[in-house]
Amino acid sequence: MSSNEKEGGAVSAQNRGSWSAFLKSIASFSGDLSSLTAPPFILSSTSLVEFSSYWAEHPSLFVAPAAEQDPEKRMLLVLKWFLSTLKQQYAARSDKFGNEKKPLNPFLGELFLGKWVDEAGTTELVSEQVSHHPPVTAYQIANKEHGVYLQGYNAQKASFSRTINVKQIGHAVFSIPAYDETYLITLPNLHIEGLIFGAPFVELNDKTYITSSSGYTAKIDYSGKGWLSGKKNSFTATLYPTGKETDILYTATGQWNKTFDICEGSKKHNIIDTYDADAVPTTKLIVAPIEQQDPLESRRAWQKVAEGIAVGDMDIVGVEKTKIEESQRELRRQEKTDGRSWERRYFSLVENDVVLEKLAPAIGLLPEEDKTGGVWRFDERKAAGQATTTSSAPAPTSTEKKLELK
Ligand code: HC3
Repeated sequence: MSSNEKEGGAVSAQNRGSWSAFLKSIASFSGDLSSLTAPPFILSSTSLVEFSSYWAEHPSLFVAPAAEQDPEKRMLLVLKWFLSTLKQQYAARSDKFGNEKKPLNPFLGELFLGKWVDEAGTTELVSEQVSHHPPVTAYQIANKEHGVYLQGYNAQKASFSRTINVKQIGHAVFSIPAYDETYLITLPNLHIEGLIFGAPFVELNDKTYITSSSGYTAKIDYSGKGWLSGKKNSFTATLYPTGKETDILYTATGQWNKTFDICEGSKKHNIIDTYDADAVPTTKLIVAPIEQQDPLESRRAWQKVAEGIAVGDMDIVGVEKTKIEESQRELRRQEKTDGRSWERRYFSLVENDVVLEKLAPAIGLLPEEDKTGGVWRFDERKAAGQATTTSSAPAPTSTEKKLELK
């Protein structure tokens, strides 16, 4: 990308042709985002499997609910943490220049493992690509010292009308076992703005919910900068006892990537807290050095592709991507011959999930299992046999060795 593009200006003269061809091609696009062919200058060297880390870049906010004794206030802290994750999830990559790029499409079994170490102690991340067709990423984030866990999985479906519209399928589950408490979290739909100017960025649509086993629900309504009015990344969230939407206990309103106020009741002047996204530093995720990573770990597997992208050498990118695709095809052929399927390392499919059974009806969540291959949950039994820290990856199996791309 040229410095002009980095600054979010118009696409450089050199890339203008490929950008307008891309804009024409997306007009008829719908379905799987991985099949979207973007021009080389807008390719990111980060795989989508890494995006799970955006849930916990503020570990102190993530664990804060565990220290609160009152269930109503605990719910409010869960809402505050959730709102704080939105900047990392949807804006941080393009906040300054509007250059949201196309992430790498993870292969089946791709892993992203890491940990945050800070005043909240150690918070561990396990992210795994549990399906390739359709692409589905599952994750667990755990802070054992504070007893706080998040797990979830997500897929995306895209369609085009005026711009790229992305529907998120999946959900997250936040839990604090000490209180026997579970929170079911839905994911926002989004669309891409700024395409016409060659400066893409994400805007969130519609609404999402958090509903807790302790009897509270938060509804978050997203709005953006419209044609005539509104500010980018705006939202209003209300927190109420489940089933009593008009009995508002708290309201949060503002811009999730900048500042927002949390108020008592429905009146926006009873401010009890103000969150300033710029004033709360993120903690850097620690990822093992590439040479110590498992061959299935994302940065190791994509290393050569990433190097090609970094120097703008699309021949290297093409050759290295093809090697990964070919070795994946070979693995699938082998599995078919042997009559077995790929064993996910940390996650398993579950039937009759208790969290969904109990909490999904309150917020009208339909799991759409046909679009994610089922309901994916972190499998303690599998994980017990694995090292989830970043320095001691288990020895690769013979199948995985095939993936080791030299
Ligand atoms: C739509 C998206 C890929 C999916 C990304 C998701 C939904 C993934 C799960 C995370 O938890 C949240 C998240 C954040 C951003 C989403 C990406 C934004 C752009 C990307 C498209 C595939 C890229 C489109 C290419 C281009 C050039 C138009 O930006």
